[in-house]
Amino acid sequence: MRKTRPTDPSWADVTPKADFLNRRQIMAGAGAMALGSIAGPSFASIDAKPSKFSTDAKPNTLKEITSYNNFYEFGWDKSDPAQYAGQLVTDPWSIEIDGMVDKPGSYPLDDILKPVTLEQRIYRFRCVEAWSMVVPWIGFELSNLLNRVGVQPSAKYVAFQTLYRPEQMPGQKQGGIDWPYVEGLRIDEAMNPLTILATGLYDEEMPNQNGAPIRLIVPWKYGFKSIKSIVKISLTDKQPPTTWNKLQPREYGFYANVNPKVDHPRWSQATERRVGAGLFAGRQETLMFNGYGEEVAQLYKAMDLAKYY
Ligand SMILES: Nc1nc2c(c(=O)[nH]1)N[C@H]1C(S)=C(S)[C@@H](COP(=O)(O)O)O[C@H]1N2
Ligand SMILES: [Mo]
Repeated sequence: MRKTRPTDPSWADVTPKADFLNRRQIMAGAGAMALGSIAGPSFASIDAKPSKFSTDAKPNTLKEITSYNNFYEFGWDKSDPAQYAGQLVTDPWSIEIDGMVDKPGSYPLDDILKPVTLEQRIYRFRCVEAWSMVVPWIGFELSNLLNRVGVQPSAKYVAFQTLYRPEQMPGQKQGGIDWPYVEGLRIDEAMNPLTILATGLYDEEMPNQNGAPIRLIVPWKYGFKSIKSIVKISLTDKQPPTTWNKLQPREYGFYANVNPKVDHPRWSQATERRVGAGLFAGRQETLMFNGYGEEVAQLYKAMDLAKYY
């Protein structure tokens, strides 16, 4: 249903705004309505609810967010993901959910998104390398998906896995990392309302270099916990292995909570460089739990965070 003449109304003009959440949701709905082949630029726009969890800090530009990335499946340089991730095919996509759940299975992304109301979450994002950004993510709470599949009481952790497809992810042909990239959260961390699965940023579907079509965002933890391009979620009673912890356990812990008082063995975590702030802006102080202590500090009240870094 492309626009054929300049005067034709676009889908956005004839559809209540809340109905056009993203292209996948449109497609899922379109199948049911037997509308057939809907495609084209007028469907890229995402409408999402604002959230009380959003910061009012100024977001980084789309250009900054999509050109300075860590996505080692596409190479080790910050510019590699933008250069090489375009070849990744993200449709069709499904997530296998297994382990201690009532309804294990392979879930097409369309089905995962169909009942979801997308929200905009403008979050601070702090990489363990001591740079930071502010990103207007689009997504939904991970707890929404976990509740739908039914987490069993025996489950204590959630494990996540990124796609393994070396023919489209050239970095996976190189050594260094034991592919696929894996991450994990404790169940109470996974259920916290700040923890989201993101499918877009600004008003676009998730750019490939940022982890299309669906990634985790855990804003009070170092960026490496926010695993990209997820194909598998497992509920387990054992703390799952995580990629950076396996590589350098002294430098990268399982918890990886942003903590200005616990330095990386090779650099301070007390301050950070805001990407795009300019040469003379100076570094800013890093906040405990990246500023999200009110929401998450109680998760760790009995723990020594210097030991469980
Ligand atoms: N699968 C996968 N997920 C990943 C990474 C990666 O290399 N592979 N890098 C992590 C790191 S170190 C950071 S800082 C963030 C970067 O996200 P961004 O490129 O969207 O800013 O993604 C995280 N998720
Ligand atoms: Mo990172």
